[in-house]
Amino acid sequence: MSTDANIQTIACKPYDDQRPGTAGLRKKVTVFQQPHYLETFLEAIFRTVAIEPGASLVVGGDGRYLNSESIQVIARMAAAHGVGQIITGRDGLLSTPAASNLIRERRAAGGLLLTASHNPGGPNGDFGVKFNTATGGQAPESLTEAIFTASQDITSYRIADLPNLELSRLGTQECGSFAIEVVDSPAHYAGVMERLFDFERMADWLRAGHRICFDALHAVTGPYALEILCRRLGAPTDAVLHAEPLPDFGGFHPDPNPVDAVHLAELAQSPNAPDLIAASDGDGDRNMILGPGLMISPGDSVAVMLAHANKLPGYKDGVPGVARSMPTSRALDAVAVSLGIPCYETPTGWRFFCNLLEADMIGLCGEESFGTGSSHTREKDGLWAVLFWLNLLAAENRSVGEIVATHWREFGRHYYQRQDFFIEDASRATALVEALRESLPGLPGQRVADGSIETADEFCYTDPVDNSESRQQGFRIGFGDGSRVVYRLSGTGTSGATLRVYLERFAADPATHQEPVTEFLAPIATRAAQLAHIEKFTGLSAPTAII
Ligand code: G16
Repeated sequence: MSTDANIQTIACKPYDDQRPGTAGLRKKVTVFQQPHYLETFLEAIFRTVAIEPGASLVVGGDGRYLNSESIQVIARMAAAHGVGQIITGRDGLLSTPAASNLIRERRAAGGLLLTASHNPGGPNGDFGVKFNTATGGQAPESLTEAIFTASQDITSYRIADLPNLELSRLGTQECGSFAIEVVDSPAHYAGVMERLFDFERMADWLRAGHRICFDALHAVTGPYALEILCRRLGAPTDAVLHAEPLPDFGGFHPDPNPVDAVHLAELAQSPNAPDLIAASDGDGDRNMILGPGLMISPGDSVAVMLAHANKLPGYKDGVPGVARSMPTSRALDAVAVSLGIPCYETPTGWRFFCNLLEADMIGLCGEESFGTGSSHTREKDGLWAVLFWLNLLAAENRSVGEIVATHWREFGRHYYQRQDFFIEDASRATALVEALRESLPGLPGQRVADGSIETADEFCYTDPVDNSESRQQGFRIGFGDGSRVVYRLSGTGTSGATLRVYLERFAADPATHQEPVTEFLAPIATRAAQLAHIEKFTGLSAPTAII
């Protein structure tokens, strides 16, 4: 089908705003609806990534508004650029970790993932496109920059004339030399999970009367959760809430955190709380874990996972090392020290873990932004994290609260909170960052509120695998009492700017392990606000959200 006869070259104009952020190009749906906007970005990808003629591409998304029509466009452009086959899920649905798995297993040349992750969907929400390489991991910075540069010069794109592909029919449809294969992604993904976790033990635990509640928030994980939790593990179907993927996520903001999923935080506090409560985000790569009476902060979650990993079949030999993003709490470091394995500190962005995973330097990694993953794939993985906890509860036969309290007794507690300041006028955020950068050299030795500053730097990362350098990755301020403040601007928003302020305070004494988090961190929050003159620069006297 992809002969020159049925390939058209369409004239277009370049857009100047197609620089991918922390994880792909994310924009309002209305931006993507501008004439040829999607096609221009895709053309930039096809020109930058030299895909071998006849190769396969994995293509799919989280089901948000524009998902299906974008897949049709991608198929036509892929055919015009010599791609032999695209592989997708039923109805064009693929969770991000499932897509990453498919790329690796099918030895595809890469993948195009249609998602704006945890951002809201629907016609007034966000859409996004992300290119993953043949490793299954997100494109490195050098590649996303090259794609952006290419996008600046696109004045035409190539597209083939193909009939509309039927995304609801499993199997292969051929159109001349081009083909599309629709796979049963939940069944395939469940197979991967069965190799990592003890399904029998988890099913026994559920049969013994323990309860799980998983909320798919009308996003992509619904079919995966039904396949694994209900069909394979025997949980009742009402254990999975909001299981049907919808283009607007049923109005949910599909971000599993205590603010956007407050109903789950409330469920955890109710007298009849299930033993494990969990949720994932729009594209299925984030996770939130709660138990009766408590939510586990993501930094604690990955630390607990590491401490118990060798009790689970897929991790019985331990892991060679671990990593966390720089702003993530240092709870993971404490466990790594006790195990005598390295803990790498990387910039925010899952892609920075990928080289370490690929080189077998780490086997487990996590981020404060509700992302956790392991060497089984090259993206963070929401349902995997839920199954990890489920398997751990079944193996230990203790509650979430007991496991965490024991962990804190052994390693101390890293109290942690993130404050987000949404700033409509992005130039005010830039001014704050510039002032902070300028003040850094003079900060060590100074006092701010009740704290004395010991260290102050701007995080610069040198990748130990390829020696690439990533500068300006956030400000780290260390205090004499061991507490820490980190500042950085979010790279995933689609309007204005969001200043993220990360607060961390260590408590060794078990007598201080049950304090309310906000109160315990209040002195650190005061230091953070004063040091960066947040109100002066942003006009905000309080955070827009506390996560
Ligand atoms: C993406 C990245 C994560 C990052 C998160 C938040 O997650 O993959 O590594 O931690 O964004 O980034 P920011 O603080 O810049 O908004 P996702 O789930 O949105 O793909």
